[in-house]
Parts: sequence; C-alpha cells; structure tokens
Amino acid sequence: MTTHNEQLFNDSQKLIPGGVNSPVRAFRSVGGTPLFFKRGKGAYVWDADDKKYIDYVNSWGPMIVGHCHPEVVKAVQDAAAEGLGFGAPTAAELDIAQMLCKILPSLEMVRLVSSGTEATMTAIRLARGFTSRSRIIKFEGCYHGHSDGLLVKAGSGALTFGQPSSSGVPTEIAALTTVLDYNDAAGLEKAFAEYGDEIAAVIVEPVAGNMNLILPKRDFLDAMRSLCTKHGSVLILDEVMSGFRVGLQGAHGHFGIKPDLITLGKVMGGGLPAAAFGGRRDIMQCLAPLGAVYQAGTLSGNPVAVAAGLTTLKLVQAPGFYERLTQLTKQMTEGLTQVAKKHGIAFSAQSIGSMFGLYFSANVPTSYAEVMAADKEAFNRFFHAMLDEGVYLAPSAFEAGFVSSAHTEADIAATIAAADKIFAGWK
Ligand code: KE4
Repeated sequence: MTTHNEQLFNDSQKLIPGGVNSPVRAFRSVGGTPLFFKRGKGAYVWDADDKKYIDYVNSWGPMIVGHCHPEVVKAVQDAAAEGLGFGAPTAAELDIAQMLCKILPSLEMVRLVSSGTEATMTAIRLARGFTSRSRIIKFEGCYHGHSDGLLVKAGSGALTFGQPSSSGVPTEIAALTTVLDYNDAAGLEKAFAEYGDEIAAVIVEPVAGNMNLILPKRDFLDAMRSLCTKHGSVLILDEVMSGFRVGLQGAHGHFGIKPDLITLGKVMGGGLPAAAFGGRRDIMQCLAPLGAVYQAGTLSGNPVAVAAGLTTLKLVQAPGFYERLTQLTKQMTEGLTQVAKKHGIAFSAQSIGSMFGLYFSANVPTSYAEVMAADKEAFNRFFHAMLDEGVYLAPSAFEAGFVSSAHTEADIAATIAAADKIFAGWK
C-alpha cells in the first residue's frame, strides 16, 4: 500500500527536480523515501502519514526554541496583520539591527538579506570591493551556500552527492577560489606566504557543521586571524549555522576570535527567510547606497520574517537558556556514546552548545579526511533504524544535528533508548 509520503514524493518528482526544493532533503545520501512533514510542535514533527518524530534537524538549525513556539507564532500573526511586506524600511528592521549589534559586539553595522547564500555571496563581494583583490580562500567540506565562487569543494548537499564542485560554475570563477584543508594552520600559512597580498578574504565556518560537526583547532583560528590582519585580507566568519547555536555569541564569541565580517541566518529568522551580514564599519560603508559595492533584495528585512527572528532572539536570551541546552545536548551525545560502547560499536559523538555530531568511527573526527573515512553505510542504516523508532536525524552523514529548548530530558532518554535497542541488534 502506497503511503502518503510515497504518493507525495511520486507526484512531486514530476514537477520539482528530485521532488524537493533543496537537494539534501531528497534522502539521496541515506536512501529511501523522503519525509513530507505536515506539522511541527515543540521538539516534534509529524509526517504525511501522521508518524511522530523527535526532531533533531530543527529545519537545519532555525528552530532553536522548537516548532511553533507560541510567542513566535503570535509575533508572526501580529506582524502579518499589519502588512506582509512594503519594500520600504520598517521600525522592526531597526529593532533587529539593534538587537544583533547588542548581542554581537563585532557587528558595527549590519545588512539584512533573505538567505545564508545571499549573506555569504555579498560578504565575499564586499571583501573584494574593499580590498580590490579577487582571490578568496575557503576550506574543503565547508559549505557557505550555493553562489558560484563558493561551490568549490563545498560541504552539505554538494558533499553528500559526492560532487565536491558543482557543474555550471565557470572555471574562470572557480579558479579564483583556493580550497585548503580545515584545521590545517600550516597550509594556511603556506598559502599566505605564496600569495597573501592577492587574497581578498578567507571565509570559514568557525565551527564546521556541513561535513558533520568538526571543531576548530586553536592554532587554525589564531593563524587565520593573524594572517588576515598581516596581509590586509578580510576574515569572514560564516556563522549562518553556528551563530546563536554554539552559544549566544556564536562560535566567534565562544572561541574569542574577532571577525572582520560575520554572516548570519537560520536562528535569526526563527524559521522564516531572514539572514544578515555585517561587521567592521569601514568595510560595510562600501555597500550601496553608501559605496560602490552593490547588493539589493526585494524581501530583505521582510517584516513578518523579522518578527519571527526578533522574537526568537529575545527568547534565546532568557537566563539559563544556553546552559540548559548545552547540557541536554551533551547528555545525549554522551548517552549515545555509552550505549554504542556497551554493544561494541565503532561510534563516537560530540557536541558544542546545541549542535552535535554522530560518527561511525571509533574517534571523533578533526578533519574532512577523517569524516570521509567514517562508515557512511553504518550511519545510513542507523538513520533509518532511528526513523523507525520515531527519531528524525539529519538525512546525511555529512550534517550536524540540533537540539532545541523544547526537547526534554525524556526526549533525550527516549533517543538514547532507541539507539540502545538498535545497537543491541546490530550485527
Ligand atoms: P541558505 O542559503 O541555505 O539559507 O544558507 C546557506 C548556508 C551558508 N552557510 C552555512 C554555514 C550553512 O550551513 C548554510 C546552509 N546550511 C544547509 C544545511 N547544512 C542548509 C540546508 C539545505 O541546503 O537545504
């Protein structure tokens, strides 16, 4: 008997490439039929066949206060009742700009956009305009959205598909992007020694979440900061995912590294299309209409999306919010590690703030190469077995997971119990 998910997927594939509006949703990496969700509430989502799951994807990060938080929904309803969009400035955009600059002192100025891709694409253009240079440095396995120059050995969906570079990107553009190894300070120093004064920007996920979760090494971050300062290159910290997830001040606040520009998204939109980039005033003032670097957006600062983001940003500043979330996430990764060990499974896990990584490898990976060496097939098997147990993990071995403030100790215990049952029967 065809399930509703299967029927929806069959029909969607006739009109939408791969049946999805973003590749990683297609389950091509893990196999099987993608889930079509119909409802979310708190820590839970329900698919088209009314099966309930504990959700650890959180819409790929945004739903840090859980699905349909009443205060977020009300703020959206109230804003929508006043207007869905004006293409003109609104007071709410000033409110969220003030909120972002208060939370993140490195933000002297900020510009709102509608997606993380727009944020990173524009930050790169801004760095090139500010420095009058063209070359950029990124790191293999890091994903910064799908603008041409950044789809070179990207992570997330591109990595999942095993096509590290996308077709359709002109070689002339890809040639301006140097791809180095994440956490390799020596490699970065060598690149700067060779052509440091040609480098417009270094863009990095200060905590990598698109090749599964990889934490930065101290010397890697320190080298990046000092080399960019020495050579007049712009350090862009892409905190679209790690921002407000690692902690209130993101990865750069956690590790104490000062960016020149930061890109933000996901949590700051509360699930709706709001993202941003910002940083040093002298760089941001190069942006139109003040300066010669052009960027624009019909929906930038959309009042309904801003209402969702602003309310979410207020909620995450509640006393003890991150302490509880960090503890709950750690409890889960430690619990999963213990049950895997009990059953002799080569498995490891780690967390930082409300982000976590699960790996079918004996040790936690610290590099792209180590992530790629983990047992992807074992992950895919675990993913489907957890789905059967009502636990929704990211449908790819190359994605980080997320816990929300709506998750309870009971949800974490149920997740660990599900893994224990699966590993007990693991041959
Ligand atoms: P969007 O254009 O998808 O809003 O943001 C792009 C982006 C930029 N930078 C980082 C660090 C990101 O993680 C992302 C998007 N993340 C992926 C999930 N790993 C989005 C999910 C998807 O592509 O469907």
